[in-house]
Amino acid sequence: MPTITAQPYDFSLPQPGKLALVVIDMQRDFIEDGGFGEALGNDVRPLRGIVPTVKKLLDAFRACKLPIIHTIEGHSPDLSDCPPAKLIRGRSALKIGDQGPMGRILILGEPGNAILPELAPVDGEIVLTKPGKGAFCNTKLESILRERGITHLLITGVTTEVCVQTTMREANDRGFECLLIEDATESYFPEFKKATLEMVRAQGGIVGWTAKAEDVIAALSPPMPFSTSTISS
Ligand code: TIU
Repeated sequence: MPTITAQPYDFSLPQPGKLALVVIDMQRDFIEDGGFGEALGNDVRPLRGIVPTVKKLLDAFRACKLPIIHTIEGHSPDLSDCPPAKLIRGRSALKIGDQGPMGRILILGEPGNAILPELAPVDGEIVLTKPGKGAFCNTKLESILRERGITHLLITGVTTEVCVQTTMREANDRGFECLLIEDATESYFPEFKKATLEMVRAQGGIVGWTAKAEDVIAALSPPMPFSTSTISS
């Protein structure tokens, strides 16, 4: 069975249809100036660094015709799906639903809530909107995965210790095998990213695995044209 070189040990790949790439919240609201991330007081620039790596993973999955799931954190314009506890948290000048430079902050359909154009979903990919940090909270993600027979998730996106880690923990508790791609996730806090990578793979992979994007892509690549089986025939 093919494996991905990973920590704390190699990750065994399932049959191709059982594996999905999950791209969490690669939205302008978190990565560009004037969105929710900046409204919370963060320097959003470090998050841009993973965009080329996430794009390479999307290209590899698309080339292999493997399932891709994009998530978007956002709320309906009337905020009926936003708990008061989330709305008031942060005490920032701009809060969820307020008018910002990229439209209303963290509201579905606003320019700032969109996925970055270079990572935009293409036809056939699943796009899931979610009101919480975890992608399983008040969404159909679990039934979507079960209906398709998906058992293994390769997880990317932002931010590592908030929406990414929450989703990975939710998925792990539901029995999905999860691998977090180290250089395809980012945090506003480098020390939180480092700690998250360490904590998910500690204790024999208590939450799952971590691996580098190049090792994921190498494991997905189709066999070389002159593999030994070809030469011997
Ligand atoms: N604030 C922060 O780090 N993250 C979020 O609010 N959402 C996601 O992580 N997507």
